[in-house]
Amino acid sequence: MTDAPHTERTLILVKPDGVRRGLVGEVLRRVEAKGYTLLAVELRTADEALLAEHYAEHEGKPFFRPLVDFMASGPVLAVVAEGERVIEGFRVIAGATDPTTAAPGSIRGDLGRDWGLAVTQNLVHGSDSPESAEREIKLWFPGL
Ligand code: RTP
Ligand code: MG
Repeated sequence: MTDAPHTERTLILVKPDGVRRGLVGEVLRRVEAKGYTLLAVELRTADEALLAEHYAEHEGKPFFRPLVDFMASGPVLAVVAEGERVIEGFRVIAGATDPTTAAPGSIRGDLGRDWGLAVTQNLVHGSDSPESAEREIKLWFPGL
Protein backbone atom coordinates (compact mmCIF):
# COMPACT_ATOMS: atom_id res chain seq x y z
CA MET A 1 0.00 0.00 0.00
CA THR A 2 2.94 2.36 -0.53
CA ASP A 3 0.80 4.46 -2.89
CA ALA A 4 -1.97 5.15 -0.36
CA PRO A 5 -2.67 8.89 -0.17
CA HIS A 6 -1.64 9.37 3.46
CA THR A 7 1.41 7.16 3.44
CA GLU A 8 4.50 9.25 4.06
CA ARG A 9 8.20 8.78 4.44
CA THR A 10 10.38 10.46 7.01
CA LEU A 11 14.10 10.72 7.67
CA ILE A 12 15.17 9.59 11.11
CA LEU A 13 18.70 9.97 12.42
CA VAL A 14 20.09 8.31 15.51
CA LYS A 15 22.58 11.01 16.39
CA PRO A 16 26.19 10.28 17.48
CA ASP A 17 25.21 10.31 21.18
CA GLY A 18 22.59 7.63 20.50
CA VAL A 19 25.02 5.47 18.55
CA ARG A 20 27.75 5.88 21.19
CA ARG A 21 25.34 4.87 23.93
CA GLY A 22 24.24 1.76 22.09
CA LEU A 23 20.66 2.95 21.56
CA VAL A 24 20.34 2.16 17.84
CA GLY A 25 18.41 -1.04 18.52
CA GLU A 26 16.16 0.70 21.05
CA VAL A 27 15.24 3.46 18.59
CA LEU A 28 14.57 1.02 15.74
CA ARG A 29 12.56 -1.18 18.12
CA ARG A 30 10.27 1.73 18.99
CA VAL A 31 9.81 2.69 15.33
CA GLU A 32 8.99 -0.88 14.34
CA ALA A 33 6.81 -1.50 17.40
CA LYS A 34 4.70 1.51 16.43
CA GLY A 35 4.10 -0.25 13.12
CA TYR A 36 6.21 1.82 10.75
CA THR A 37 8.17 0.17 7.96
CA LEU A 38 11.92 0.58 7.57
CA LEU A 39 12.85 1.35 3.96
CA ALA A 40 16.55 2.13 4.40
CA VAL A 41 19.03 1.94 7.27
CA GLU A 42 22.66 2.99 7.02
CA LEU A 43 25.38 3.67 9.57
CA ARG A 44 27.71 6.41 8.38
CA THR A 45 29.83 9.32 9.53
CA ALA A 46 28.43 12.41 7.82
CA ASP A 47 30.72 15.09 6.45
CA GLU A 48 30.33 18.78 7.21
CA ALA A 49 28.88 19.65 3.82
CA LEU A 50 26.03 17.18 4.23
CA LEU A 51 25.34 18.32 7.78
CA ALA A 52 25.41 22.03 6.90
CA GLU A 53 22.89 21.30 4.15
CA HIS A 54 20.79 19.14 6.46
CA TYR A 55 20.65 21.91 9.08
CA ALA A 56 20.54 24.84 6.61
CA GLU A 57 17.47 26.30 8.39
CA HIS A 58 19.62 26.84 11.50
CA GLU A 59 22.55 28.57 9.79
CA GLY A 60 23.48 31.74 11.68
CA LYS A 61 22.05 30.55 15.01
CA PRO A 62 24.47 30.27 17.93
CA PHE A 63 24.09 26.49 18.15
CA PHE A 64 24.70 25.87 14.42
CA ARG A 65 28.47 25.30 14.59
CA PRO A 66 28.40 23.17 17.77
CA LEU A 67 25.52 21.21 16.25
CA VAL A 68 27.40 20.43 13.03
CA ASP A 69 30.55 19.55 15.00
CA PHE A 70 28.57 17.26 17.28
CA MET A 71 26.79 15.58 14.38
CA ALA A 72 30.16 14.97 12.66
CA SER A 73 31.75 13.58 15.84
CA GLY A 74 30.90 9.97 15.08
CA PRO A 75 28.65 7.70 13.09
CA VAL A 76 24.93 8.32 12.85
CA LEU A 77 22.27 5.82 11.85
CA ALA A 78 20.27 7.23 8.96
CA VAL A 79 16.85 5.66 8.53
CA VAL A 80 13.96 6.13 6.14
CA ALA A 81 10.68 4.97 7.65
CA GLU A 82 7.29 4.80 6.01
CA GLY A 83 3.72 4.77 7.25
CA GLU A 84 0.52 6.73 7.68
CA ARG A 85 1.42 10.12 9.24
CA VAL A 86 4.89 8.82 10.11
CA ILE A 87 6.40 12.33 10.07
CA GLU A 88 4.20 13.52 12.93
CA GLY A 89 4.19 10.07 14.53
CA PHE A 90 7.95 9.85 14.83
CA ARG A 91 8.17 13.39 16.25
CA VAL A 92 5.83 12.22 19.02
CA ILE A 93 7.88 9.06 19.61
CA ALA A 94 11.01 11.25 19.78
CA GLY A 95 9.58 13.78 22.24
CA ALA A 96 10.34 17.46 22.69
CA THR A 97 13.72 18.88 21.64
CA ASP A 98 14.92 19.43 25.22
CA PRO A 99 15.47 15.94 26.67
CA THR A 100 15.19 17.19 30.25
CA THR A 101 11.56 18.14 29.78
CA ALA A 102 10.58 15.72 27.00
CA ALA A 103 7.64 13.58 28.08
CA PRO A 104 8.34 10.22 29.72
CA GLY A 105 7.49 7.49 27.22
CA SER A 106 9.29 9.30 24.42
CA ILE A 107 12.82 8.44 23.28
CA ARG A 108 14.24 11.73 24.51
CA GLY A 109 12.14 11.69 27.69
CA ASP A 110 13.05 8.13 28.63
CA LEU A 111 16.66 8.01 27.49
CA GLY A 112 17.95 11.59 27.22
CA ARG A 113 19.09 14.29 29.61
CA ASP A 114 21.04 17.54 29.57
CA TRP A 115 24.78 16.91 29.78
CA GLY A 116 25.73 20.57 30.18
CA LEU A 117 27.44 20.63 26.80
CA ALA A 118 27.52 23.30 24.09
CA VAL A 119 24.72 21.73 22.10
CA THR A 120 21.58 19.86 22.97
CA GLN A 121 22.39 16.18 22.58
CA ASN A 122 18.99 14.61 22.15
CA LEU A 123 19.61 11.22 20.56
CA VAL A 124 17.46 11.47 17.44
CA HIS A 125 16.31 13.64 14.57
CA GLY A 126 13.05 13.37 12.67
CA SER A 127 11.90 15.39 9.67
CA ASP A 128 9.37 18.05 10.67
CA SER A 129 7.19 18.34 7.52
CA PRO A 130 6.58 16.59 4.19
CA GLU A 131 8.79 19.18 2.48
CA SER A 132 11.63 18.64 4.96
CA ALA A 133 11.26 14.89 4.67
CA GLU A 134 11.55 14.94 0.90
CA ARG A 135 14.56 17.26 1.00
CA GLU A 136 16.32 15.28 3.74
CA ILE A 137 15.68 11.85 2.20
CA LYS A 138 17.17 13.09 -1.11
CA LEU A 139 20.17 14.39 0.80
CA TRP A 140 20.92 11.23 2.80
CA PHE A 141 19.68 8.60 0.32
CA PRO A 142 19.95 10.09 -3.18
CA GLY A 143 19.15 6.74 -4.77
CA LEU A 144 15.97 6.03 -2.88
P1 RTP B 1 15.75 17.64 15.10
O1 RTP B 1 15.71 18.66 13.98
O2 RTP B 1 17.15 17.19 15.44
O3 RTP B 1 14.78 16.51 14.91
O4 RTP B 1 15.26 18.35 16.44
P2 RTP B 1 14.12 19.41 16.64
O5 RTP B 1 13.35 19.61 15.37
O6 RTP B 1 13.40 18.99 17.87
O7 RTP B 1 14.94 20.69 16.95
P3 RTP B 1 15.42 21.89 16.00
O8 RTP B 1 14.85 23.14 16.52
O9 RTP B 1 15.22 21.54 14.55
O10 RTP B 1 16.97 21.93 16.31
C1 RTP B 1 17.82 21.00 15.69
C2 RTP B 1 18.77 20.44 16.70
O11 RTP B 1 19.68 21.46 17.11
C3 RTP B 1 20.02 21.26 18.47
N1 RTP B 1 19.62 22.44 19.21
N2 RTP B 1 20.35 22.91 20.16
N3 RTP B 1 19.52 25.91 22.03
C4 RTP B 1 20.22 24.83 21.69
O12 RTP B 1 21.27 24.53 22.23
C5 RTP B 1 19.71 24.01 20.61
N4 RTP B 1 18.59 24.19 19.94
C6 RTP B 1 18.53 23.18 19.03
C7 RTP B 1 19.31 20.02 18.93
O13 RTP B 1 20.18 18.91 18.74
C8 RTP B 1 18.14 19.95 18.00
O14 RTP B 1 17.62 18.66 17.90
MG1 MG C 1 14.27 20.07 13.46
